[in-house]
Amino acid sequence: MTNRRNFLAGAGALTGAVAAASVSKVTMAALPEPVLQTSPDTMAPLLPNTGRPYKPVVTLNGWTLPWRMNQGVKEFHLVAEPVVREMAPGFKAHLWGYNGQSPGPTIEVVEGDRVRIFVTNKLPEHTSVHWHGQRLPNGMDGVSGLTQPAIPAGKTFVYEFVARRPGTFMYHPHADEMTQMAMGMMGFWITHPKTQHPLIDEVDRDFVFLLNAYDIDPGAYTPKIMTMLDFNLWSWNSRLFPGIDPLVVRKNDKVRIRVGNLTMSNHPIHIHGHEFTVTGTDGGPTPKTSRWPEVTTDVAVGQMRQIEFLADEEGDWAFHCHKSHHTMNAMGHEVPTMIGVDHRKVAGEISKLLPDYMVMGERGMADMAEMEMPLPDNTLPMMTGAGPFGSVEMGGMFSVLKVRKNQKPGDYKDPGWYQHPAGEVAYEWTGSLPNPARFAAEGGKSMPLRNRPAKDIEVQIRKPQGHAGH
Ligand SMILES: [Cu+2]
Repeated sequence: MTNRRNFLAGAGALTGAVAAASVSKVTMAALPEPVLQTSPDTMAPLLPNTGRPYKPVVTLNGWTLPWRMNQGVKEFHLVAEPVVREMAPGFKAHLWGYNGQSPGPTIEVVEGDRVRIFVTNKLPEHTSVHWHGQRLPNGMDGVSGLTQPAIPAGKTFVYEFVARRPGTFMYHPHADEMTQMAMGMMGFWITHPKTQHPLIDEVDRDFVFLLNAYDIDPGAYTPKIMTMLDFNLWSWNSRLFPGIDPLVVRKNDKVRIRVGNLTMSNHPIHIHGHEFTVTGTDGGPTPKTSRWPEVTTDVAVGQMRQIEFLADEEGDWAFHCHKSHHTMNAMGHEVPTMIGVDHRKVAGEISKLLPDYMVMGERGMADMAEMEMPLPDNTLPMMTGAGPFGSVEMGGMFSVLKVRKNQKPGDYKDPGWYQHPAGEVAYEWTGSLPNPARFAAEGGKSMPLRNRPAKDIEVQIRKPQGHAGH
């Protein structure tokens, strides 16, 4: 994680970041220079140095877009463009996004801010930006054809509105939506409360990420945009485990995590070792009387769920989508179930013809995590992730909540693996194993049959007759 300090220090002043070369000098006088980011690292929170104060969020494997103040208006510049996203070390995807990344940068403002967003379209087709969940003038809602003409390729449009209510929102195109969202165009928007809000607690750490899904064939770079349900890559902020950074917190931190879903299916997000409450949706903070403890919350399509908990248990806690197929990386779905099939003999025969042939799945699929089968270039193993005790056998929507006593306030650096106190790790039993006693009372049957005449339970078996062609 690198420290990010290249935000605007006032009108026009820009340090460190890369400016887009194609914006002309004349336009530059009026437009805020676009800030681009190509590193997939989690950037340190962007502390506001102009405008109203607020406590910034941390975007998992992402960043917050710098702004400039222009006569009291907060100005941002989004550039819609093709990007190369490293979805995990060893796997890059050709996506569409904003300002060098997919998803785009998080936009953070404060309740009551007047916001002006310049959107430059560098895509090969028109686009628009819809500000999901916001109260705004109808013509700023970003629905191409309905509330505005689409932004043609090469043009810049301006959106302007007041961030009226505090909360967590998303942004995404509302023009050729199926293509553009399948290609990764989306981002997060946080409106912080202006003053202490009765339903919005102060927290020590505030993480945000978007759920996204792609269909990219092993060895390929570009998502198949026509896929409706059968995606093969399930990502958080267009990153796949083991490429998703851990959520690092200090013991007894109050933690908030905001998760937005712009995929085509729901994701039950599950935490280990703690209980949380859902404190907000994209509709705003939830009333306190409506909150109850959970360890999993379903985030449906087009929804945002904001969860909060006290991180009071030290350790490396799994945090993941509970759909087990969403914690896997790319695989073929036509793989037959081979559990229980003994193919030692046939494997020997096939390997005479195909030296790379490997048998998969006869004892379950865990072998997949450790085998060294040759994969096409630019392909992640289906399940992987080296942990302190072996392979984690995960992929996709999986990360680790790391709770540490000695983590410094505001320090997001990965502290390494948790050092378990002596005697607190599951261990192998090496004593004798008595036979299971559970059936003894029933004479070997857990649910004995009622005493019935034999004819009632006789099974009639007839051989098929007259089947031609067998
Ligand atoms: Cu899921």
